[in-house]
Amino acid sequence: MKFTKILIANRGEIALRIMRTAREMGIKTVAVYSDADRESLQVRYADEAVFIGPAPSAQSYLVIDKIIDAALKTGAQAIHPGYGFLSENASFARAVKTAGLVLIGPSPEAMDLMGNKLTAKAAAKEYNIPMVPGTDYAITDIKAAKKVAKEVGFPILIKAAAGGGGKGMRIVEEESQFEEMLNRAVGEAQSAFGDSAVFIERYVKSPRHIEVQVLGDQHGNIVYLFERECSVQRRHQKVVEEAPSSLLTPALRKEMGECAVRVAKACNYTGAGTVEFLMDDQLNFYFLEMNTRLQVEHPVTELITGVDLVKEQILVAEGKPLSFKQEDLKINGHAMEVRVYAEDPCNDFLPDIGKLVRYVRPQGPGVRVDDGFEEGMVIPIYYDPMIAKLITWGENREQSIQRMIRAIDEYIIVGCETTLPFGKFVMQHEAFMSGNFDTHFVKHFFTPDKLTATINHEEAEAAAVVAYFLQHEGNNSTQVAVDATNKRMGSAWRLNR
Ligand code: MV4
Repeated sequence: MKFTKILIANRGEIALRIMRTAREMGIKTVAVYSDADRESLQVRYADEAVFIGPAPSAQSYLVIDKIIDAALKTGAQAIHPGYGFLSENASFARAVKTAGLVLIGPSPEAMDLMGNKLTAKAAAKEYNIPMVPGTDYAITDIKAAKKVAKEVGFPILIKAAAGGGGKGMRIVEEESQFEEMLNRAVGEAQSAFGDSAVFIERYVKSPRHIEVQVLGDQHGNIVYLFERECSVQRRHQKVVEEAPSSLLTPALRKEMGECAVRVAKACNYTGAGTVEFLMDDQLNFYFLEMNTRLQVEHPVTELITGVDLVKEQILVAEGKPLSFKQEDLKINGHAMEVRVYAEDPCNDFLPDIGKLVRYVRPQGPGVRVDDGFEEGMVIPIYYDPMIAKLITWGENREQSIQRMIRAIDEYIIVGCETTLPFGKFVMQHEAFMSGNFDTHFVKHFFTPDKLTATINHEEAEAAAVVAYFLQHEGNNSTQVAVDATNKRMGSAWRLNR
């Protein structure tokens, strides 16, 4: 089957990202939009756009029937769900199929299997995948569970089978806390996920988060497109991602890649997926979970492999076999991604939504910006506050970092605080530059004063400009001073230098 029109069931940067590839492939695009996205770029870029309801996503982007109706009404043959929203919803995948449409993504069965950590572990176990010692079944008997906990050793981590992205996890430092923590975790899992099943794992103390990109077709071929490292996170939100990981050797990379392919085989995976691993300080790696969607950070993989992952997703959904083999894939250089959020890094990363009074993207060699905004637009309060993904490519890690710093310095965002200065802090940190960091990086190294120092310095500089002009009185001196100050203060360059 060849698609001539697809619907993109998403918004913002990822909707645009998908449409760009569709257009290159000669495929017409249908956008959907809520009240909050009437003026959005996804609506402007698409060939057609369908209104799907009020701003809250529960009344628009998450309503399965509205999405499917929009596809049927416009004659789209397939739906790309992007990430978030309905992208990992097996009921949605089934409804798409029932409507005679194609989901550009994996089967509902694969989503169900990998959506639950315990069924995912059970499937992976048959394929000889390393896993953190613990239980691969839901705990029902506290006594028996305590015995396992003692065997694997404290501290241990209680996880909810239906949880994900760190939700529903609890560290238990010692045996005496075990029973109380377990009961609490069970209650929380029930109220948060409607599923009380929990299991335990040994707590890996200073892990690195390494994930492998896989791609499968409908003919049983599965390849890995190497790894991304996403160890710089705060509260389970990734802030910096890179590919490849600075930690892996070629041998480890091959071993993890082949492991990821076996996990994908365990659920007959089709399309683009990501297998998450933890790596401990001895370079042991353990399977955590599989994400059955295109990920936010997919561009770093695209930049080091030269593969357009969205194009491959579409081709695979059309039923085409993969056009390349594992041996054809090579890593070329290094890519870095900084997520630019409308959040104030000096104020506990609280959302700082506003109007993009000035918005100028960085350009030049090795710079890619995936965003969904233009100058003058207002960031809606209803959705994720990510403004953009700033991605750089370099011949090596050092060059990708230097380019990232240069691009951050060029980026002008006025109207809200952003995580750009934080991104620069990470890029310039000795631990990050040397590759000697783990998932505790932000907690260990970051305090807001690391940024205010540079900001105050620049404000002082701008004040000095005013003082200079005021001292050199001429006819026009005050206006010149104000203009000069505006030029400096109105520029994000001030914040980032
Ligand atoms: C762990 C762990 C340590 N030991 N499992 C957090 C998100 C979820 N995908 C799994 N997570 C973790 N699981 C064991 N047995 C530490 C984390 C973890 C983490 C993992 C990846 C990236 C950032 C993290 C931050 C805190 C905890």
